[in-house]
Amino acid sequence: MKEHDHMTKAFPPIMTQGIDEPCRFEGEVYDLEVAEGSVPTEIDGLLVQAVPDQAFPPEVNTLHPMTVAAGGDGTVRAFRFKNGHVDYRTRYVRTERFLLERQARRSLFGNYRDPFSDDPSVAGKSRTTANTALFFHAGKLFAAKEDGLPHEIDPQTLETRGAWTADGAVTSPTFTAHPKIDPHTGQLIGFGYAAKGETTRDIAYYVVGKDGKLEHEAWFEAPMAAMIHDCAATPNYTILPLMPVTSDLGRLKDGGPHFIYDPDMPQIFGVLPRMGGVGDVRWFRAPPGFTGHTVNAFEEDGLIVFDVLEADGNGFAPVITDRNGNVPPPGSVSTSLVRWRIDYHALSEELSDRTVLARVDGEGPHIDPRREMRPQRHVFVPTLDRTKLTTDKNGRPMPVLFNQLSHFDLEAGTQESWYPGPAATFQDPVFVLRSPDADEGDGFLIAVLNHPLERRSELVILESLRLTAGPVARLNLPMRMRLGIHASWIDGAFVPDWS
Ligand code: V55
Ligand code: FE
Repeated sequence: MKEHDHMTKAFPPIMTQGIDEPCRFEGEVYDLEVAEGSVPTEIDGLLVQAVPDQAFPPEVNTLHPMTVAAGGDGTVRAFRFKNGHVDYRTRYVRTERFLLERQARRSLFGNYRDPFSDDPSVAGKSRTTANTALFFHAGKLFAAKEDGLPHEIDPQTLETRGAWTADGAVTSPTFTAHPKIDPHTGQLIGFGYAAKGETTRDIAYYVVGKDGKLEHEAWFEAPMAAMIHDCAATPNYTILPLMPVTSDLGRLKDGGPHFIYDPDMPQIFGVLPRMGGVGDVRWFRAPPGFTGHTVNAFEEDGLIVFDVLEADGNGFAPVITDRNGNVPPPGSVSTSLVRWRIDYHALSEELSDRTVLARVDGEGPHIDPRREMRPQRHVFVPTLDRTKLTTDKNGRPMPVLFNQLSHFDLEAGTQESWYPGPAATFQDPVFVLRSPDADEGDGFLIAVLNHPLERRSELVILESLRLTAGPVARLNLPMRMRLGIHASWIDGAFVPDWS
């Protein structure tokens, strides 16, 4: 279609209901209003969150729900905390895809991870939107999505510096949005799956040194073409959990969804030594379960201890269905914090040492970063308390995803939560340490809190070990914050001031 034939029309209703409507906005608000309390002056750093925010209305014939939820162009939402003040900025990641669509003033890329639904003019171009998570390594900030390469972002202007390949050393076209950083060696442990093209079983595994140079690479094949969204690492081992969400090239070519949920698939954890090669990878198996985000991993008594959130059903419902198109009833899937003990040297690859540490009913775990790869006591997660779900005045369920922020103390076996009211829903929080020598978990949780019925958002700050006391500060955001994905915190020592 020629540009003069085309105009940008309104987004379809499925994309504009409630707070998920695209914002399509770039800009800054300098010095946010503190509506309640005060911002603790010891908080110095940058909160960044990856937000899918479709730049142009989709033009595919059949819009897939995963495209709506997770397909949009990546924006970086950033809050700079300094001296009791908070400044806000948001900017699109300049991916190849974003720039091509901007030039055409229309959508050229189609459904979530479906190159067959694209405009022929973009065949072979990078499809990634860098919309899932941000991470900071070797002095650089990256925005990433697992279907492409991370993009380097300027932590002050949020300008995009380009796709990252560790100086050409990373040749996989894909890279995880959830690499792990060893707090002691400074190494980054990452991988790309579908590394020889969408739906392939190939995995490219990488270790990047604290100077940003590639130290190790291994290519191997997973036993199935499945999503590997997250990973975990101990000082000596890396764990790559396959999710029960599988892909198939034939289905994709036939216009089907990239992923379907397979309830019969066993849990499969690939485990290899950090610097291991193709011959060192073991594929441990356990009965079916929906492997979610990893919490942490460490070593104890010669065993790998792997803590992970596990759902008892389709954790991606309703945006990913089973092979018959079915999803479980809303609210019927719960999640738990599960601890696996894995003996890398065991003869058998069947796993049985599984302990449920807590019933969570939430997703997106955070821990004190100093406890990465060592035993952790405190875990912070946005959760859903179903007993607190209510309906609006028309009897419709409130559009609430997570109605609490929760702290799980694994040593005391307790849970403490803050519930902000019936029509409020949390985005992913960050954990901020109070001071470098504070006790484990002692600091703050900071999160965007959405009020969908009012189409309004605020920023809330809580003391991490005193959640029931409520926020120490609430800041007004003069625009609605579309539902984002992962948020991360970068200490102020590593990023410039904005003033
Ligand atoms: C997730 C999100 C994604 C994705 C795969 O939250 C998994 C899970 C925002 O994109 O591509
Ligand atoms: Fe994630």
